[in-house]
Amino acid sequence: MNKLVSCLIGKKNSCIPIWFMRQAGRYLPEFKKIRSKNPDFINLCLNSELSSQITIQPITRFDLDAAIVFSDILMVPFALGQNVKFEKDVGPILSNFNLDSFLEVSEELFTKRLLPVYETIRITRRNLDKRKSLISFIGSPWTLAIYMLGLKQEKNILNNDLLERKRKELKLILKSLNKFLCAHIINQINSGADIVQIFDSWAGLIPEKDLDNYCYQPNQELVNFCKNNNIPVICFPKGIKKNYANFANIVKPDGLSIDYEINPEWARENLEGVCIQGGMDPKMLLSNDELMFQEAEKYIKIFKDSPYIFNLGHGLLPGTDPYMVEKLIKFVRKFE
Ligand code: 1CP
Repeated sequence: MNKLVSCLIGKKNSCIPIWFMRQAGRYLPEFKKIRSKNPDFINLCLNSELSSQITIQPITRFDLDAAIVFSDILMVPFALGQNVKFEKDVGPILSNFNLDSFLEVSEELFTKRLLPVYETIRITRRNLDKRKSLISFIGSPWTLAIYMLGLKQEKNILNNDLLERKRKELKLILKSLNKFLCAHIINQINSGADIVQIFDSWAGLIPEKDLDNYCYQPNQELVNFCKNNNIPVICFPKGIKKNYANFANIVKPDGLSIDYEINPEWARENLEGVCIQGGMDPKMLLSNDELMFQEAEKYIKIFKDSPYIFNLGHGLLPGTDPYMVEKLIKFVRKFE
């Protein structure tokens, strides 16, 4: 068992594995160089050689315990037939969702369209140090539906009117996505990944009364699937505040990634039976050494008697100086 897996499922607290969400990509000059020659982001994700190189880039630069596959959660709507484009300074743009063509996609076709992602994983596993984890990921059904149905307005606010009009369709999508997401998990694991992280990045937009149907239940089904297949699983229901406690009790993942709004002391007292991951505000890497180290030490001390994976409360920000990442890792390593 490598370091990350033994912390996650062996619940070992003798070491602090480190990796970062969004560690590959946007803030790294070596990524920007490749990206500038590959204007179509989806095509870049379908280029297994380049995607594998990008996956390895942060591992070459830093002393990390895991690589995360360079891909995107929106590869799933793409494989389900939706057109996905990434516009600079705008973000992802998806073509109109068509329920009929969505329901017609077979699992075989879905898998066929994602074969390059699985090839990325195979190449990466061959080139990656055996002691390091290779993390695969999916977006949660709700977070994918946000993009598929265009439920998010500018400034990251939920379009409530649209949600009310789309409730029936949403229910169908959430239910239907499960089968494809399970296939995507298994395919990634069979290709050489050893952990899966479920990103529910927009869980914080779910109205309180809908958390059960749109967050806990869909995540629980995926976690149960992972557990039945002995796949270590980490959940990240970003933005649900105190409901993290309900999430931990109901969904019971192996690992629970906390966001920067969660008080770590509260997390230690209220999130039982899971390995905690992350928490520190990624903005700390935009501040100065002293503040960043102080904050990192706070998390390490609070979680010193429980299995804890060092990570952030969300992804590394585009403006992050890679040198700050290096200094942070060296600092955390001192506590082992
Ligand atoms: O224009 C560019 O250069 C593309 C930027 C980019 C990158 C580097 C996007 C577009 N996606 C990615 C890679 C990516 N996305 C990875 C692998 C890299 C790594 O983590 O090391 C992963 C794990 C993701 C996951 C992802 N994509 C999430 C969940 C994590 C999170 O940040 O909350 C989400 C929400 C997306 C959607 C997405 N893809 C890209 C953007 C700009 C966005 C977010 C848009 C939005 O805010 O709605």
